[in-house]
This record gives sequence, C-alpha cells and structure tokens, in this order.
Amino acid sequence: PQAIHLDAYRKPDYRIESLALAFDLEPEATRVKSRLQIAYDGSPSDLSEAALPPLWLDGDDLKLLSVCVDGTPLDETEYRQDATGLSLDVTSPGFLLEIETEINPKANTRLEGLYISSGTFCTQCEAEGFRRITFFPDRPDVMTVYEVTLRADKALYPVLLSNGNLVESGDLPDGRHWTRWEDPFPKPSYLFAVVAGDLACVEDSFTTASGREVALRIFVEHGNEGRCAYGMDSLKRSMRWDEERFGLEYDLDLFNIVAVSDFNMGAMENKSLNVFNSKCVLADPDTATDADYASIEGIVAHEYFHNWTGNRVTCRDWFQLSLKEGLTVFRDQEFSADMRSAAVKRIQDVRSLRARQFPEDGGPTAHPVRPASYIEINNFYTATVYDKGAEVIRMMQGLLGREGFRKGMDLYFERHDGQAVTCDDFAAAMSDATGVDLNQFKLWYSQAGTPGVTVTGEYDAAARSFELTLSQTIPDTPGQSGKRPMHIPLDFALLDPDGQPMPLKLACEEAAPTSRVLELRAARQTFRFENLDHEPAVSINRGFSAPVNLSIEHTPATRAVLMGRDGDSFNRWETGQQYATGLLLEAVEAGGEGRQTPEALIDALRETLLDEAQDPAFRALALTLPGEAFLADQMKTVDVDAIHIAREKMRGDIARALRDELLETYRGMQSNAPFEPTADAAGKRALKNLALGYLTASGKAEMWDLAVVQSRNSDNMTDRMAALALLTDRQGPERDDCLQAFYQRYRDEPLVVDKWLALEAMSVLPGTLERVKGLLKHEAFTLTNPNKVRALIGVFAAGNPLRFHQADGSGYQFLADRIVELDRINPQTAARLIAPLGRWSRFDGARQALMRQALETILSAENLSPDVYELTSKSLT
Ligand code: HT7
Ligand code: ZN
Repeated sequence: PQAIHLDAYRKPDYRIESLALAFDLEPEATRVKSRLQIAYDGSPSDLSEAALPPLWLDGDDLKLLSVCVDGTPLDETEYRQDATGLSLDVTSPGFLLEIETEINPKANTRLEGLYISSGTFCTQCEAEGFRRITFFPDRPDVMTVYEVTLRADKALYPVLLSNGNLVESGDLPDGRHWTRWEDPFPKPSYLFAVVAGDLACVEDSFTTASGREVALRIFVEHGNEGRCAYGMDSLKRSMRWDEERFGLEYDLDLFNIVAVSDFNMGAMENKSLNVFNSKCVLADPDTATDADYASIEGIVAHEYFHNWTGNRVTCRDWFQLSLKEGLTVFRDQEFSADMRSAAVKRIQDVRSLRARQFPEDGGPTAHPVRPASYIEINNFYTATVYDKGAEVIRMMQGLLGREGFRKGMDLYFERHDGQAVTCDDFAAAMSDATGVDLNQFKLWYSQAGTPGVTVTGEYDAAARSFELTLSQTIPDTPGQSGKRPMHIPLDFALLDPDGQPMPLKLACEEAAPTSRVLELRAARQTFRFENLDHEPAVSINRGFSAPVNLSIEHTPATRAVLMGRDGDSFNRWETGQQYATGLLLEAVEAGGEGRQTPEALIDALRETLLDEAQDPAFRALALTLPGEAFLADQMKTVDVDAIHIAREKMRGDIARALRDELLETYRGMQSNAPFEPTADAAGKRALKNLALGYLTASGKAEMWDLAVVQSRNSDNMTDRMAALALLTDRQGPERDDCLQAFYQRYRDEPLVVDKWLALEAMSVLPGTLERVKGLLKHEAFTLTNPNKVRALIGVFAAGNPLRFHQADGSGYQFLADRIVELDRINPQTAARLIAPLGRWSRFDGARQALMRQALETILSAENLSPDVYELTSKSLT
C-alpha cells in the first residue's frame, strides 16, 4: 500500500454545488442514486475545454449501474473505473452528474459505509466510508448541501433518518414508505448519515439562548427507553455549557442521537444525526457503573461540541484531524471539569494520557499531533491526535489566558465558519486575536515524542535567593531526530514549609506574584528568585500544564510539603505517585519483594484517607498505587512478574498498616440512599471500593466475605463490578460462583455481558489465557461485534500485562492469530489490537523474540488490510 503525504496536498479541481441522494434500502441490494451539480473550481484561464482536468470520484466495493452527464448516459469508454474509484473526462465547467450504484449492507462487516446492526441500517462515513455508499470526491475539503430521500419497507423500518430537517414524507405501494431530508449547512461527506430501523424514541427539547426551540431525540432498540435519561440530560447540559463558555448555539431545529450495538468506535458527530455505540449512551444504575456515566457525559458532550469544532468549521485534509479532535477533546474535558470536580478530572485525564499516549509517543508508531504521512487514515485516530492534541490546546489556553483563548476562538469562527481549514489557521486565529507569538509553540504540532524536562534548584540562604534551572530534551522518534527545543509553559510556585506560596520575584522585576507560568523555550534556562526566607519546595508543572516527563528530586521535607499541603491538588497527587513509584521501582530492582513500605508513605496515605476536608474521589485517587503498566513504562527493561509482586506487596503492607482506618472508611462511605450518578455519590463509592480493595489485600480471609456480599447484594453496577473485579483475581469457588451468578443474571444484557468478558480477561490467575480462549466459543461472544472483541481480546492484551506477557509467548501468539482472523471481518478493529505487540523493544530478549515472531505471523498472512499492514510493519521497525 502507498503512503499519502501532507506535502502533496492539492486543492480539489471541482466544487460540488449540491448533492441529491436517493436510497432504496434493501439489506442485500440497496440502490443509491446520486445527482451532483458540479462546477470547475480552477482559475478562469484554464477554462478552455482541452485543459479541464478529469474528475476523480472515490469508490470502494460499489457496483456501478449507470453514469449520466447532463441527462445523457455515458458508455464504458467515457470513464475509467478501478478498485479505488472512477475517473471521468470533463468537457464543460459546469454539469449535472447522475450515478446509480448498488451496495450490500448485510455483507458489510467492516462497519464502514452503510451496514446493518441488529436489523437497523446505519452508516459510518468518517473517515472514508462515504465512498462505500456512492462514487464521490470523498475528502473533507469538498463541502456541499445534501438532500436525501430514503425509501424502505414501512413495517421493518418505520424510522427513516438523515441529516438536517425532515421536509416531506409519505407512503408508497407494497408496504413501503419514504422520507426526505434537507441539510442547509454545507458539509463534507464524512458527516453524512442515514439510519433506518424499528426503533423506540425518547424525546425532549432545548431552548437556545436566542430562543430557538430544538427537538431532541434519542433512538434506541425497543426496551432501552429507560436508559436514555442520563444521555439526554448530558446533551442538554452540553448545549447550555457551549453557549455560556464559548457563545456557541445550536443551529438546527432538531438534534437526533441513535444508539447502535455494532460500532467501530465510541460515537460519531454526523450533522444533527449523531450515531452512538450503545455503550456510550445507554445507562441505568443496574447496568452502568459510575465510570460509564462519566464517560457517557463526556462523549455526548464531545459529539455535540463537534457541531462547531468539526462540522461548521472542518478539516482541510485528514492530516489536520487534531484540528477538530484535539480541540473537541479539550472542550469535553473542560465541560466535565465544570460538571464534576475539576481536580479529579485533571488527574484522570493525565492518568489516561500517560497510559495511552505517552507509550505511543515513545514507541514504533509515534507520530506528531499533525502527522506528515499515513497509509490508512483510520490508524490515526490515536491518543496522540486526540489527547496530546487536547493538551496542545490546553497549553495555548495557558499561554493566552482564558479570556485571550476565548477571543481566539471567536476570531477562528468569524474567519472560518463554513470552511475546511488547517491547524495553522487555528493557531493564526489565536495569535492574531491576542498578539501572542505562537511560532515556536507550533512545533507541538510537528515534532513527535514526549519532551523530558529536568528541574534542579539551589537555595542560597545568605543571598536569600533560589536558582531554578530547567532543561529540555525531545527524544528521537521514527523518522524524526535532532529536534528543536519546544515552547513549554510550566505553571509554577514556590511553597514555604506550611505549603503557602512564596513571592516569586525575578531579579529583573519589581512585581512578586505568588504563581506564574515559566515559559521554557531554550534547551536550558535559569531563573533566579529573590527575597526568599526559607528553602522553598518547588511546585512545578502544576495542573500538568505541559504534557512532559518531568524529572525533579525532592528532599523528604519538601516532598512532605508538596504531598500534604500543596494548594495545587494535581501536584499533591503527583508527588505521592512519584514517591510510591520510586519505592516500587526499587523493589522491582530487588526482584519484587523489596523492603517494608516506609512509614513516611503509610503516614501520608493515612492522613489523606482520613482527611474529610478532601473530596472522597480525590482521596481514592491519591491512595491508588501507580498501575503495573505505568511502572513498566518507567523501566528500561520491563519485568512484569517483579512489578506485580512489588505492587501487591506494597498493597499488602498498606492494607495491614491501615486496616482499621480502611474498615472505618469502608463503612463510613456506605449509603442507604438510592443510587445517584452524581460526582459526589460516585466519589464516595470510589473511596469505599478502594478501601474494600485494600481490605481484601490485608491477609484476613473474612475481608473477602465483604466482597462476596457486595457483589451479590449491591443495588448498583459500580459496587457489584468493584467487588467482582477483586474476586476475579482470587482462586476458589466463590470466584466462579459469583461470576457465574453475574452472567446468569445479565445474559440478555449485551453491555453487561461485555463487562463479564472483561472481568475474565483481566484476571491475574494463571489459567486466564485458557479461559479467554474458551470464551471465544461462548454463546455470548462474536468476532463481528467490536465491543465483544475489545472486552475479551482487547482487555486481555492491553489490560492484563502479567498474563499477556507470560514467558512462553502464548499470549502473543493468541493475539496475532485473532488479529489475522478479525482482519478479514473488520480491519479497523483488528488494527486497534496491535499496539501491545509493538512494545516489544521494552522487554527482555526472549520476550522480544516471541513478540516479533507474533508480529511476523501477522505480516505473513495473506490479503492483509492496509490498516493491519501499516501498524504491523511499523511495529516491527
Ligand atoms: N469523529 C469520530 C471519529 C471516527 C469514528 C467514529 C465511529 C466509527 C468510526 C470512526 N472513525 C472515526 C468520533 C469522534 O471523535 O468524535
Ligand atoms: Zn471527536
């Protein structure tokens, strides 16, 4: 397969002035008629007939039935068709093109284009699915207005939806019916959508700030109506928030969400017709956990926010994907921070960045936020484009201030509404609105790799001064070396022994603020602060203001200040994690057991556990030890067994030392009130379940009874799952009984069955791989449903380091075989399973060989998709 390069971008030769589509929906033979009004978009001097370039229309897996230009059918000599599309000779600068194609939605297991999920027709067009529906210039810089007519059997498909407004509908002979939709906003083809099925509908409404009444509808399979309330509420809160924070109002009279069970990703922001993976919108206390509720809130908001950041202003080409995704993730993070605890949200986001993006940035598939080339664009919906992209936007807000950032956003929409633009256009709006120079900053878009920042400080008691030295290094990544220093904004304070911020007076300045943003631009920079009466504790990169790997040493005294009293809760958490990480890595070096966990850590954890002034959700995070994968990422050569032993040993030490306090917390956080998915109630459950986890690690067998009772008797899924997640790691009859009871209770709830599969896949018990293999044949499992694949195979490979990396390599071979098998069904989902094998260089020689062998197995399979080929071949380099 060929790579596509950003440098090769050329603007399209033709505009599509309007598009009318008519669908005759049949599961195995859907007819699609398209009418495109086309105009040459080159310079007027090219307008001699001979000079007009051919018109290229992308097409994939389509049966072409007819092509007409201005009403005249073309014969086969007047166009050229290959497996990727259709090329037409053009003789006039403006013409009407009519094309009829036939497609087979039922055979579409890739879930790109038009497919069927549980009897419902639905589409997924981002990034390049529209070309699997009809021939079209399927690129985001071709925007047009759509009119869509849908015809289908009325009994089987009573609901017929597309983008925009419903303008007409009616009945047809033979039990069929039709609807017609018009979307007044020009859009790229990736935002087109159709849904047709027998669906139930939950309705509500929203009045915008300027008084527009918007009908809100969530369409679901019959029986799921009772699971829409939280999604609907999240939608209304998102609509209000975007008005208040960014002055952005909704622009049509209706907004539809459809939940489907077969979906490659989380959700899709099609104009006014968002399609959701049912997992990302359906919730009730019996089937969804607090984490599910929080994720639904964030994803509903994310897709809604795309209406402006992505739809009204879209991407010029797919290299600019982060223009919409990084910005929209940033917006959904800010929304969730406002809806819940901002401090807790920031810690969660940083944990997920470190778990998903940092390893990507340090591995064989590392790429910049704005990649320079790709083979398959589906492979670039990555943590780098999304989450590091969001960090880049967050840093801009840090540099411009919230007000400046808002001015930049206003200018961006003023300049670019209705256009397809670039990341440079976004940065230009930010810079022009505020006068802030972002030229060096823009390296964040083009240079891959997580910068390392080293911080050292020296206090001079006699001079009452403190000299802070910062230095940065940007690691080499595939295809990039010798990088330039970045512009890194570091939020900063110096704390006195009581944790109070000290004045920050630089030698050249009069002012002495108590916090400031240090802008690191050079490879090394020194700052000298004056008039300081004590040796300060350095609180830097507060709130994780820049996505860097920070290296800083603390004395026991300054660590205690930062862990116990830093006003920046992120750094309070971070310092504790850093302390525990250091101790755990020491123990790993010693083979796992290491020494007794120091009193200093136990005391700090006790203080946090019992500190009622702090949010329970924060306390739960502060008491959670760094995960095994995070610890592995800190090591030159990963030792999965020693990491597991060391972490379990430390958990046991803490559990035994704090048993009384943990039991008191476990009881204190119980509630008899009915379940509510609020941040407060969720925080209490998180702390309660953290306590339960430690209690079961304390070595007292009766503590396991608490978990068994909780797994059976809780009135909500959060508590049930928390208990089961503990039980799944414990050999014995209770484990099997509880898991079996859980499956029997929920066997008809696909989203809960996914949780059950994931519990089995996560287990640290020795027979896990065999059980996972057995579950492939279970009635509940199918390779054709991406949620099932991710729950069983994805969780085993990416979430169970101990068993995936077992020394005989059987975990690797298992994954390779499944990827090859799945590639024939759904390449996009198959490719997303490869990453754990790509980490081979971090392991010992024997595992390296076995992991590479598994990658070779994949590469040697016949007819590999470009998706799997690209990531496997890159992973081997
Ligand atoms: N913009 C969407 C990205 C997407 C996608 C969604 C569902 C299935 C396949 C997909 N390919 C790309 C989702 C989002 O970021 O909002
Ligand atoms: Zn998105």
